Amino acid sequence: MRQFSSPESPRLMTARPRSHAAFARAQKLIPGGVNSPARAFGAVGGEPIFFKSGLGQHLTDIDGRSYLDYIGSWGPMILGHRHPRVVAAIDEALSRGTSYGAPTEAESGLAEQIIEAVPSIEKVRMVSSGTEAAMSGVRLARGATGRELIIKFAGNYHGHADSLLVAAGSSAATLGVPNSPGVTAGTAKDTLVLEYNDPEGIEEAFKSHGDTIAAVLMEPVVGNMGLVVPTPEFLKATRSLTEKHGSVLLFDEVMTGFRLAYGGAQELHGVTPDLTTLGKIVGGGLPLGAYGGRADLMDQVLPAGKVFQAGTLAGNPLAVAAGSATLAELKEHSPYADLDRRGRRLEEGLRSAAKAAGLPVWLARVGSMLTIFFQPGWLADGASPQPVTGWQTASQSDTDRYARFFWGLIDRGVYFPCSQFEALFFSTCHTDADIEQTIAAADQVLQSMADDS
Ligand code: KE4
Repeated sequence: MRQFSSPESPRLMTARPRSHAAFARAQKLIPGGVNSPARAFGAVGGEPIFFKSGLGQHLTDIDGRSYLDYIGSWGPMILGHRHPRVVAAIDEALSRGTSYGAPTEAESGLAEQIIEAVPSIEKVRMVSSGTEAAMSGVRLARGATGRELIIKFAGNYHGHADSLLVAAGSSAATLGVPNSPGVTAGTAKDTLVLEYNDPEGIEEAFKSHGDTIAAVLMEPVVGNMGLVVPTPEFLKATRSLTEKHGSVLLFDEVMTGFRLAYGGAQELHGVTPDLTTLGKIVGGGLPLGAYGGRADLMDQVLPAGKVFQAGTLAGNPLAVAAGSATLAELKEHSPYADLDRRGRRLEEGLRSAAKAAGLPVWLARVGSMLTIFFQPGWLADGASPQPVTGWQTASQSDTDRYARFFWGLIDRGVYFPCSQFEALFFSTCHTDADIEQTIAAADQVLQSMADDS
């Protein structure tokens, strides 16, 4: 795990002795002491904080410290922690059982909600994670087209299925290479990794591989390199090329689905994909993912068709209850204008605080998803922030500066994503006062970073 010289991390050992002891115990039992690397704090140094509870917009750690939560379990908690309607729905389902391995009417109810929310989804299949949704969507696209090659984009993450743990080859036109031990060259060669927001690059790829491409897989607003918005030209090129060559356009809306609009990023963009993956919010904080889209594609999934996909806990009654209650709340109260207003205020506050400190940052936001990209140098010497449009620019961020910022906020009770390359999420429980408190804390931290440099 990368260790930074962050002055805060030594304090962490004393400031959070229970977390420190819990981490030491966990490391003996669980690889890296965590069940997912995203929460290991490897990108910001120091040790992960262990939490014991959440309520609304707050998390409480095992040392009794409370934080304004801007991770929200990496997206699911759009209604905040322990929303009464979601808790009641889970309790009610729990009073009848936890898992049957047999169909329930509630699954059809959630399917109806998803289909009603996302017009491009004519039929939907539930699974237990975003990874399973993406993996199954890719298998369906390959099965339906009889083709093998898929295109993904650098900085886009779609879970940890082998064919999606692939880095760009030596040049964009070169097929993928594994980016994890255990992923075979044979698997990676069927994945082409391109630069996001590069219409020429995808045109070139279709010129070279056109009718062998099964699918193009993309985050329609990226959260996994930090937040990056697609240009209209890029979206248009991707949709028209997949249409022209009979390839499946698969929008990975695991993060953006029900987050950016009730109909997801595709509602904002006005672009209709052939398949969509969902996760996070659709499970209301319990394990549930989904993939869906054109009926002529979805009807090729077993047992309606021949493309295999299965799962013991797929459509689990408790997860379905949590997801269904979450979607009902979002549909009835449509929080998106409010989330966007608060997001705009947070964005403006962070931008002016960084400017006052003379630190070049690129701020990207859509609704309640936001990233502050730290860049090297100083505004004083005429440097101006470089737009972050894809992995080539995102990867030039000053991650040490981000780590300093992260720990400074932690010391002020504000919990931002523990990586420069993750988007933050806030909930319907975050108040205007919370946003102002966050801006004030950021202002102090940014000023201290400027003073210390
Ligand atoms: P899960 O398998 O983690 O449910 O979903 C994978 C996935 C698929 N698609 C997108 C766009 C995603 O953002 C994700 C998961 N996101 C990460 C955070 N960047 C989850 C955090 C983690 O892995 O612990």
